[in-house]
Amino acid sequence: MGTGKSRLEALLFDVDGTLANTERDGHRQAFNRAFAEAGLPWHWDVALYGRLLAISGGKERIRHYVEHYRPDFRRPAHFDELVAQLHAAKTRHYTAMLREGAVRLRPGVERLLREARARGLKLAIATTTTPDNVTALLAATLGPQGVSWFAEIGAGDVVPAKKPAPDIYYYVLARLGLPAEACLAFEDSENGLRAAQAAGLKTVVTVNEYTRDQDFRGAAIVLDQLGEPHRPARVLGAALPLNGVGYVDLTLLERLHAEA
Ligand code: XBP
Ligand code: MG
Repeated sequence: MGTGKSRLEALLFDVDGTLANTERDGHRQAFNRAFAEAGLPWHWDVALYGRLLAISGGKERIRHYVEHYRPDFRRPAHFDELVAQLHAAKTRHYTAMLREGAVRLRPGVERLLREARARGLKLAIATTTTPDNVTALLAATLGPQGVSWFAEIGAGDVVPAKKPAPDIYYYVLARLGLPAEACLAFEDSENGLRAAQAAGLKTVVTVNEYTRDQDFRGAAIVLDQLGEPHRPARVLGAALPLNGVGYVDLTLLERLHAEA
């Protein structure tokens, strides 16, 4: 721990791509099911979805798609309502998929959450996704008590501007009553890193298939995953060794937090 610097008191987690790889086989499929159910000939394949992920938020993503990829689509008078209905259907499909066990937590996530809890750190969520998606994911992966592990869950439209805007991080920090200096953020994407950085948070990045080529300058560390004892994590873009154990633990996080 550094001198003259606040103690590490809380870990703030992004959800999609960070806690779990939810996008390709989760959100994307749920959007497609909602489109098909509404009789729309729209289909987001894996590559297209990768491009659409630049837009945070499901409703915002649908609007962006119509604007840029469906110039032929004749918008109904109440287009916002159509978007809201499609998105509600998408949330219904997505949460059903989670309840069926379609998504697992990424390696090391549950281990690190448990270690942080045992050491008395606070846990929080700062995400762009819909609140129901977060509670469904936590319940499906950590069990019915999973939601209660988190002191604060900041999600979705609770702030007007989504990532890369820092608003959701400011919101969660204010609710926790903690300064950014007492926390670390965990993200998987450039948009997420920009949001956390703009809120003054040091950030640990674990990349995934959609984000591995993005720009993560300014991150405290960039890894392929948090890692497990039997599944070591790899540090990306730097020749740094991880630590003695080969996975992200509280000792490593406290070191990163204390670094200038
Ligand atoms: C990820 C997102 C979300 C999800 C879809 O945010 O951008 O929009 O893809 O969720 P994060 P909704 O990584 O910050 O969790 O459809 O509920 O918006
Ligand atoms: Mg993310």
